Amino acid sequence: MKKILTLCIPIKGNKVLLGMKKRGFGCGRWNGFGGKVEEGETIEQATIRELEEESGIRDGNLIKSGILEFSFENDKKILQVHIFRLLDFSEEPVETEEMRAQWFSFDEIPFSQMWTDDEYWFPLLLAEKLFEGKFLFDRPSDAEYSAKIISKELIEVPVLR
Ligand code: 8OG
Repeated sequence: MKKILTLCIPIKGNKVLLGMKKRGFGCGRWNGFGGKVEEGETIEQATIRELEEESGIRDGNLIKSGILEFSFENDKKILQVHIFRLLDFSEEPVETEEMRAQWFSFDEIPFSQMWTDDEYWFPLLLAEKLFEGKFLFDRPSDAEYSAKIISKELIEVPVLR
């Protein structure tokens, strides 16, 4: 079974906006803004909706950066995450029930408090590359536990599918 999710990373100059996830999947970790694509929605529509729900930001240009597939041992589910950069937005983030946003310089991204795969693909995203990949973990990360990567594939691609 494949679940389609979105992830949006707002960028201004040499800073990224990340949110501390306050509840649910990935709680206690910094991440971009995103979630599940709902029925009848395109991936872009879901990306914009989730961005607004979690950060309050409603404008800007979405640029597709990558597609990653995550799976966990002993779990048939595959999470296919469509990753975007958000540029040229004018609004300030607001704290929401789900996320507390904070700006980080490109060289101060808090990888030790993020999903363990992020340190591999974030540099590609920041360098404006396109990428695809697959990560297999032992189990999901949460505030205390950092998921172990059992296997990984990550490549730069000329175009995204
Ligand atoms: O709706 P929910 O909050 O459960 O959505 C999960 C969010 O987490 C969604 O934006 C996709 C994102 N996400 C994963 N796995 C990973 C991962 O390994 N790294 C990062 N940075 N984000 C992930 O589902």
